[in-house]
Amino acid sequence: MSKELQSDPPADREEHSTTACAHPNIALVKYWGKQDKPGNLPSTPNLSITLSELTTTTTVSFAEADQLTLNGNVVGDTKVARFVGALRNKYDIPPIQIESTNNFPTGAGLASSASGFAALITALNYHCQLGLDPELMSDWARQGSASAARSIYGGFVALVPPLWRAELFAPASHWDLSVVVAITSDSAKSVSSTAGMKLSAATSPYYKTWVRSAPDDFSAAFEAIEKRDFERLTEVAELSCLKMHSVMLTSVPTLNYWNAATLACMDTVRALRAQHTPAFFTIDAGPQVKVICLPQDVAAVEQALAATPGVIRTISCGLGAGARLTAPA
Ligand code: 2P0
Repeated sequence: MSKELQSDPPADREEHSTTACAHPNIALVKYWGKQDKPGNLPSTPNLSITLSELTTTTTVSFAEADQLTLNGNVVGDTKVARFVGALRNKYDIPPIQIESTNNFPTGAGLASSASGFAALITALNYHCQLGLDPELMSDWARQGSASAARSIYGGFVALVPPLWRAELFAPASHWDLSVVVAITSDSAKSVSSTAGMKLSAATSPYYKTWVRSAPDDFSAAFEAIEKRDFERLTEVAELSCLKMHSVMLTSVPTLNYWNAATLACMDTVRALRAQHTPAFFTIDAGPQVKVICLPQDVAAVEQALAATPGVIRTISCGLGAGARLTAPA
């Protein structure tokens, strides 16, 4: 079991590595589109829950040259290279080896970039003594991938103007929610979120309406969470998701992140609700369907999703903690 590192860093860091972990988060009010300004700033306020169970674990150590290993393979990653380059403009960071592993499918709409950049900045902050507080870690994580700003915190998290640093607005203990993820494909997505957002902003006739309506969705979701109003959260979260996918689908060329099983899972969730099991879906830039429900209904939701044609498997989570350092096992 890992424990949080509380002590001062070792004096001779050359010999040591630092490991951090972070969980993906799932937006209930979505981010899709960026402002036309530097800093990777979302065009809409957004709000998420951080998951438990799905984890990115990242180890950094000093090396002869920069190297990134993802799930055991040495890879080149422009976003990571740009991120480390931006940090080096401000901080003295020697060549580093980054070893990152996900215990869930990578690049398939399960927010691996959110947990990835949150874990990376957490490890680098300690290893390179950057002295960042959580707000500044969130600021840096956002520059790597905007959704990563939210994975710095656990529980219910908002990413809002003017600073666009994530804010914890309620801890996981505020409301015991569960998330059942229906995996409908293990393939990586064909269009990255960054490219997709750019396309949507440039071509979807609904993009401006989407941006204009997001603050109201954000306020409604915020209030529903404050009051633990599951029915209201169901309405607003599904609407935010479907509005985002409408913008995606009306981009030119169309951006369709769904498959047949994605649609079938939405029907399964509606059928569960018709049978008085409170549950709602949300879907990101990939074909997986995340179903939010109450802990006592997890077994019923799992069973219904597993029986849905095209579902490969399900993963069930609670709400998780924020990014943190871990000691080697
Ligand atoms: C979200 N997504 O709010 C939305 C919903 C996907 C759909 O944030 O360009 O990987 O790196 O800032 O953070 C995925 O976008 O994009 C995302 P970049 P990111 O969770």
